Amino acid sequence: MTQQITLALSKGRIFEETLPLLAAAGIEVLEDPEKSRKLILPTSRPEVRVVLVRATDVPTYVQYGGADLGVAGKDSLIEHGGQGLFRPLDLKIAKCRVSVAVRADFDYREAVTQGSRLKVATKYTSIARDFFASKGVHVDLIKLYGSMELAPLTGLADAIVDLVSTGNTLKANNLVEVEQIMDISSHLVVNQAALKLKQAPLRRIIDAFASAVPQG
Ligand code: PRT
Ligand code: MG
Repeated sequence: MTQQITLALSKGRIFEETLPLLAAAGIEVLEDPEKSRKLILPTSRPEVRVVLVRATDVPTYVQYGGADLGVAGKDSLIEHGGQGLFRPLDLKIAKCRVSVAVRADFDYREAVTQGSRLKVATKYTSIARDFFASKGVHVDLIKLYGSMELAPLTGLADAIVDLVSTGNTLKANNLVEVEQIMDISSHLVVNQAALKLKQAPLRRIIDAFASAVPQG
């Protein structure tokens, strides 16, 4: 009996950058998520299907077995907590960093040195809480779900903690990066129970992905 394998991916950069890894595993996705409204995509391998979920939902789908494996940014994995997930591989795709940014006219160093309380808006509350705690900086965290860049411009917050790639988004909004908290890439995550029950087919995919990831 062939075992059904479900892979959770998010649309956009993670989907695009996972395609070459899937190709290395002999798996081709048969529909383009940008053109189709389907949430479950068939592949060239009848036993393998792709489910499209929000990037932040990938760890949750894999944790509870809604998918056997998935690709998720380290940012999403840290915020999720990683319970129930086996994380065999850094895929080194969708790279960026988590940074602190402020308005160009805000003196961040001065605020930190003075020991002022900082208002920090972010989607990444765990990462932000740990980072400022480790620096001994007191912060009021404001949880946002989108467009963090707007927060310092409207006076909602003094600073944001957000993902930065080229830096163009910050620049376009008159914000400057004042701290780099950590480097981010996407990881393969596997449901721990599925890894035992579907060991052979999952191992094949993990090994093929591993051989396609650039070394170093
Ligand atoms: O967009 P949506 O709200 O659905 O969810 P999402 O933003 O979590 O998903 P998606 O698909 O945008 O990102 C998925 C994953 O890609 C993230 O979890 C990161 O691990 C990774 N990644 C890599 C990025 C970026 N680079 C990136 N640049 N995710 C988001 N961005 C955004 C960033 O938030 C900021 O708004 O791009 C903007 C900055 O880009 P630059 O190039 O202007 O600096
Ligand atoms: Mg996004």
